[in-house]
Amino acid sequence: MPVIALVGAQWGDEGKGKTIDILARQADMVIRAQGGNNAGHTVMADGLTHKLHLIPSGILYKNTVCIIAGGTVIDPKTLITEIEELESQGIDVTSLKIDYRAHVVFPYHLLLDELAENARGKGDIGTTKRGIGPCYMDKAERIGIRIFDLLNIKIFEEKLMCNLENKNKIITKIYDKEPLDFEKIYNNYCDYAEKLRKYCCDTSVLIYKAIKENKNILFEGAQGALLDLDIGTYPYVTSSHPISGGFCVGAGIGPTFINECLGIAKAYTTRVGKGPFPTELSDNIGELIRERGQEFGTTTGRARRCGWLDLVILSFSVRVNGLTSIALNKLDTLSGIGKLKICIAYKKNGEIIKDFLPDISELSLCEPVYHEMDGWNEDITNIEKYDDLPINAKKYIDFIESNVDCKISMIGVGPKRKQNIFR
Ligand code: 2SA
Ligand code: GDP
Ligand code: MG
Repeated sequence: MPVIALVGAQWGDEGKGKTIDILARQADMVIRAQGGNNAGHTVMADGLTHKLHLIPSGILYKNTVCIIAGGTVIDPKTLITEIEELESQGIDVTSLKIDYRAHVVFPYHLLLDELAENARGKGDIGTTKRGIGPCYMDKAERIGIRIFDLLNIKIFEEKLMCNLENKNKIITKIYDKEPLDFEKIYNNYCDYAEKLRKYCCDTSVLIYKAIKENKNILFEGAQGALLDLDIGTYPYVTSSHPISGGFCVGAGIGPTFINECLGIAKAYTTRVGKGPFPTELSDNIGELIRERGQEFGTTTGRARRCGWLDLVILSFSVRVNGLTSIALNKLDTLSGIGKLKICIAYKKNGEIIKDFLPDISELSLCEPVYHEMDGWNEDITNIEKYDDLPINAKKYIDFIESNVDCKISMIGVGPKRKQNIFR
């Protein structure tokens, strides 16, 4: 296994945590480089279900180094809780490394995320309210507080004082809310710094060294390509870069070091939060998929919107991520649904569109063009070989492959490690 970048190919929640966990058995290093604890990655192993938000999904393997790289935003309180929870389950987290450059999420980021969302009313984005956008705003404005700063008491005190003064002006004058207390935040964050200090280093150096030593490295994507700040369904996106290119900036390594790019997709489509979704099903089939696929947010518990598989989106993902193969998860959720539809193009004012549109107002005028296929009724959750899948399930997979110009190398037939077919 060389250096593999694993990305969400749709709107997130494609089962990245599960696939990373499967591949991490052979990995020396697993790296998160985008987003923060807005992500929710589920790993089911050894009879336990882990919902990871910041810690890479390779943590269950003792010898795998797990890195939270510089492109992430870290809420130290959540990270410490996550570390303690894993430790209480007997999982060794000493291999965890946190980059000095990562930005720190503060209570004013969470509050401002919530206040801004409320102020948008019906035009809200549907964020996870974890302070992610406001923290990346500070980063872009070049006033953010990084892990570096948190570890240096003098610098931290000065920066927090200055930032909090400005944020409190916004909180009190614009939103008419109570200001946040400096002492409380300062003391809590000094405690967090001491708890996290031992994990912190320059992870870009570690990653480069591992690459040079031909180690097996996995980049663990967060969210999905359509939520990318630049290339996604703006403004209904997250504030980082979940596409494969985001790993280079986020981890501080060059693009030539990444050998393969595995896109994780679901056999249908889901989205959590607001924004356009051409194949969304607002009928009982959408409801059935949500119930059977247990499509509820791993971080917030919100019901995910569900719809048919969209190959315009998947082709877009192949292009913008440079996918070399696809892992198709949750094929089992489609068993017994009856006829299945796959979106092969959009139709806008009589025009057929095959390339995903950059403008969401145009996208909202698009009607999906569907290819209908016969489904299958068999329970496929115990199938281990591709050849043993029902013929119509194989046809479904062949149809996807031949339309998106990318091979499907893994097929998920259930949430557990073993419920995966390699091709
Ligand atoms: P934010 O909080 O600023 O990143 O939200 C902006 C948009 O990004 C979406 N987003 C997500 N979409 C899917 N899954 C995510 N993680 C959680 C999960 C979501 C949850 O694993 O289920 O629990 O609700 C995630 N994180 C961010 C978000 O819905 C907004 O559309
Ligand atoms: P991630 O954010 O991409 O890691 O995905 P989430 O963990 O947020 O959501 C995916 C959900 O699907 C989790 O509950 C997984 O346990 C589950 N899952 C993953 N792969 C499969 C699969 O092939 N079949 C089924 N039924 N569930 C799966
Ligand atoms: Mg998720």
